[in-house]
Amino acid sequence: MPEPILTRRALLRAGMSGAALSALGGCKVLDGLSAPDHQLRRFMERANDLTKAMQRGVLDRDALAQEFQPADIRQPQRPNGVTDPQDDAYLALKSKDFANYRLQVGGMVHQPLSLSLDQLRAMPVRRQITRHDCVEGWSCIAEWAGVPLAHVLSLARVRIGARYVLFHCFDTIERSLTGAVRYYETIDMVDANHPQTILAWGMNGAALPVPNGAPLRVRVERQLGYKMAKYIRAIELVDGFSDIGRGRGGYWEDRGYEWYAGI
Ligand SMILES: Nc1nc2c(c(=O)[nH]1)N[C@H]1C(S)=C(S)[C@@H](COP(=O)(O)O)O[C@H]1N2
Ligand SMILES: [Mo]
Repeated sequence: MPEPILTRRALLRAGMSGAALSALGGCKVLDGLSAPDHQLRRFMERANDLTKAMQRGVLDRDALAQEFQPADIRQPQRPNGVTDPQDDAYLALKSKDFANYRLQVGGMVHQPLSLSLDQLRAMPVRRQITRHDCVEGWSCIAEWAGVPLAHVLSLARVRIGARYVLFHCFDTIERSLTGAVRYYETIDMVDANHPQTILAWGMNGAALPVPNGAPLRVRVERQLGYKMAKYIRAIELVDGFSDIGRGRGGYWEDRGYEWYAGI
């Protein structure tokens, strides 16, 4: 039998699934593929271009935000938005130094979790010195310490079909006629699994201060500050967010800001 013109790996690269490959039944179907106008060959070349384009898009999203040296730290970390939540549940936890805090992880997961701060701190730690850019036009540089969100998600085992991580926060940012409006945010699975996306419990070598989101806030270093929910109460895996708040995926998004706030 002649050498197959396209190897199995090349086919896989071109986006054909294992099942599709077995369906080809050996290499017979591939005979004659060297003809440039062969239908299947043209199809696979197009698939290959598409895969490359998609990979490029994903790779861009995977790129790391710049990290700095300790000497670059530029503080104070200007507290912004809510800086001292007055919500009952939060005040109760704060009065005991967050000893009774539990991060709830639920929604589209196989294994819902309830994690104490000690448990979160015992998980793999990532420390990163990064710049925080607020949409209002200021920035600070701080060192953040926390557990990669990807690690927590792997423990919870995200269900197929989940598309976003929804952060529920303790703090009321606004009181409307219909009641308290609590801060919330969403990110997609690309950002959720980005290596610099951490659930931060520490800042500049100390516990995360209350003004900056104690006991737990998320860092999403490729995006603007408003994406980085502070005072996280729960994480929910969802397949959409049209039924949450005003349906735009976050408190500030509901008021006109972009859902994807890349920097
Ligand atoms: N829960 C909650 N998270 C929040 C906010 C908020 O008001 N409440 N403000 C956002 C905005 S606009 C910014 S710039 C950052 C501010 O983080 P910092 O206070 O640590 O500087 O938090 C973001 N996350
Ligand atoms: Mo901000």
